[in-house]
Amino acid sequence: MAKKKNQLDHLAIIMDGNGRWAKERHLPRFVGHREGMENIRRIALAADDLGIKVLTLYAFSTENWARPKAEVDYLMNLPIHFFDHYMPELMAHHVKVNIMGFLDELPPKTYQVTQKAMAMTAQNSGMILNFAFNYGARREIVTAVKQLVSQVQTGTLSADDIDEQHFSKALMTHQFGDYQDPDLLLRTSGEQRLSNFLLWQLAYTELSFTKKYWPDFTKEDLIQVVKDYQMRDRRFGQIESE
Ligand code: V0D
Repeated sequence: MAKKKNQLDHLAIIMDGNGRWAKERHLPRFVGHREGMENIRRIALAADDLGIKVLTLYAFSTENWARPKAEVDYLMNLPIHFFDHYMPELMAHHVKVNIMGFLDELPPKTYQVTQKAMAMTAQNSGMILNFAFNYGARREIVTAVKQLVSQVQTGTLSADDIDEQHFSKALMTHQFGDYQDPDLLLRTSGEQRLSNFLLWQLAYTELSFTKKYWPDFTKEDLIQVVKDYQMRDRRFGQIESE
């Protein structure tokens, strides 16, 4: 653990409660999704302000396809709107966009915008804004296993060389280098479960839950979450931390 104690480098957020936010206001669900998208902009800029290096957002899981078609269609257009509206601002802040998940299953236009956003920001050196999109952790792990097995079969990898570090290299977060594992996972809207998000990477991650719905979660809330995190004593399984 070469990292500075309790520096919040990688924050992961499950942005839950957009539908309930809308329902409480007697608004259609898509208004909640739209407000949730607008809040990504605010919170991403706030996270950048606070010195967070990687912000990973859970936007759409492999299970969400079961929702009504009209809602899925609306959701699939959000990345397109997101980059149409916010790209100049992201570029001005040198934000590097990454999108991880099973992207080849997305509608073509949505897929194209993910590739364009990553290409446009690839050279940016600022905060990494990472979207977990059509992502599922178990499937990520199974995909990694298959990749390693095939390397063993072709003789480019020896089974004895598979350790935790090597395994991590086959996961979608590998490219974040020192910041692969989130320091803190935040879930909004009162639910206290992981919902198939980043299972391997969360092994030592601190957890934080708030009752606020995602569209209501503010920069001030984020500052409080960061402060609470910095007060924690992270031991990574050791007895005493240094
Ligand atoms: C809906 C709260 C941005 C969660 C935020 C389709 C509910 C708003 C994106 C997005 C969603 C995804 C990928 C990307 C850029 C932006 C997004 C979904 C839902 C799932 F590269 N907001 N947003 N994706 N909502």
